Amino acid sequence: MTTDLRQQYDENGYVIVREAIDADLARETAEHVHWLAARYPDTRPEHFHHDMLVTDPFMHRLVGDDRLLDIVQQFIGSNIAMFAAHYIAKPPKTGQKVLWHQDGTYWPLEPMEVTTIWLAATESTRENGCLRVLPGTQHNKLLSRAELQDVPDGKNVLSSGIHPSQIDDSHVVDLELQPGDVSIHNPKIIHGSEANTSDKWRIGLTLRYIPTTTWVKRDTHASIFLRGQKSPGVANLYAEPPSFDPAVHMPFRGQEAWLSA
Ligand SMILES: O=C(O)CCC(=O)C(=O)O
Repeated sequence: MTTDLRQQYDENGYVIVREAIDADLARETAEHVHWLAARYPDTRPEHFHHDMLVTDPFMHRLVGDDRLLDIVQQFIGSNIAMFAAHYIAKPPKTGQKVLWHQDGTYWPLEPMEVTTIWLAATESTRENGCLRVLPGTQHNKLLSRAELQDVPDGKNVLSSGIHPSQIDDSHVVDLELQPGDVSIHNPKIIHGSEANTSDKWRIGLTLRYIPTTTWVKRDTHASIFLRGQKSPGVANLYAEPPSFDPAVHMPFRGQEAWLSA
């Protein structure tokens, strides 16, 4: 990464890195979503959350990819963990909207030192409901849950959002990505996305990377330790690297490295 990318992130609250991973790995990521959809038919694919992914060898392989960690390192330093992965995979025609929000509102992190990699496994465009951001709003105050408007109509990925009266979307930017591209965003930037009414899937994976000095204030929440050193004074729980079991897990390139010894 260049200083220029870091500058863009600091000024705008987001930045795009094209072809961060190769097309084959992006394709495998999309396959993973379809594999999960077959395995969990009662869960909407916008809601394939961390608890479904933290014991999955393919997810460990993907989130620890050196190309992603080399990007992340430039934002949060060299001691890296990931505290939450979440596929927001919007099916054709019926994919749900994400209301305007700031991520940090929802997270039990101290300090709020964290950055998101949003990985495109399919193309993600205005047509199929790409991520949209309001540049500069990373300088706004972080709103609390109590300040949000509840929208419990079951039509949105999140059941709350920032009140429309507090949104000025005249400078909205649509983050249009191709498979393998990533965008990176600040935990305070206001962002959301429209419903997918197109006839194509929109598959995105959100990865929340933290320096190991950030404390995840949930005793039973397992993060994934990825690079550098753990911080002795920070009581984070880290998942054991899973063993690949062909009866239980999706086959993937490089699965041999995940067989138990
Ligand atoms: O994937 C989307 O449409 C929204 C993503 C999002 O809200 C996030 O990364 O926090």
